[in-house]
Amino acid sequence: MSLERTLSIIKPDAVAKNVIGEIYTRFEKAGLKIVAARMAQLSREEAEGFYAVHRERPFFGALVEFMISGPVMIQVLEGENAIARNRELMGATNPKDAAPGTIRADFADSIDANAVHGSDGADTAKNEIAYFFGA
Ligand code: RTP
Ligand code: MG
Repeated sequence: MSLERTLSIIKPDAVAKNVIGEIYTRFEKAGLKIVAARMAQLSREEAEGFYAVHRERPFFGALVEFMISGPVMIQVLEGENAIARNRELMGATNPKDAAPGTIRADFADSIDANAVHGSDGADTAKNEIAYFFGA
């Protein structure tokens, strides 16, 4: 087992639905600690930089527009296997495929408005945490 940190974002759709607290409760019940957090209205440049890995994908423009459409809640989660554990709590990218009881199954409306982001590996977690919270 390893103590890890991962970056989580509650996306504009879930902030607008007023479910930050419900999502935080899921993190806490799963043993993930919120060790840093801030609410932000991302600029276009911040959103493009954050999702730069997807720059050439057909959905990139829509993804950036969505991520700047309202405030987001950004947090660092810490716990045993935090990266994989958070991805389990989130469920599949498309809420239609997300397992019952996952955040996306319960709160997401579409593959675009899918409630949460979570780092997908150790390197991305490190880079994404630094992107929003510095070293
Ligand atoms: P995320 O990065 O937001 O945690 O989501 P993810 O790892 O589950 O999915 P990823 O492949 O990294 O895609 C990033 C976000 O882009 C949107 N997307 N749209 N229309 C599409 O085919 C499509 N594919 C991905 C989703 O909002 C996804 O969360
Ligand atoms: Mg991803």
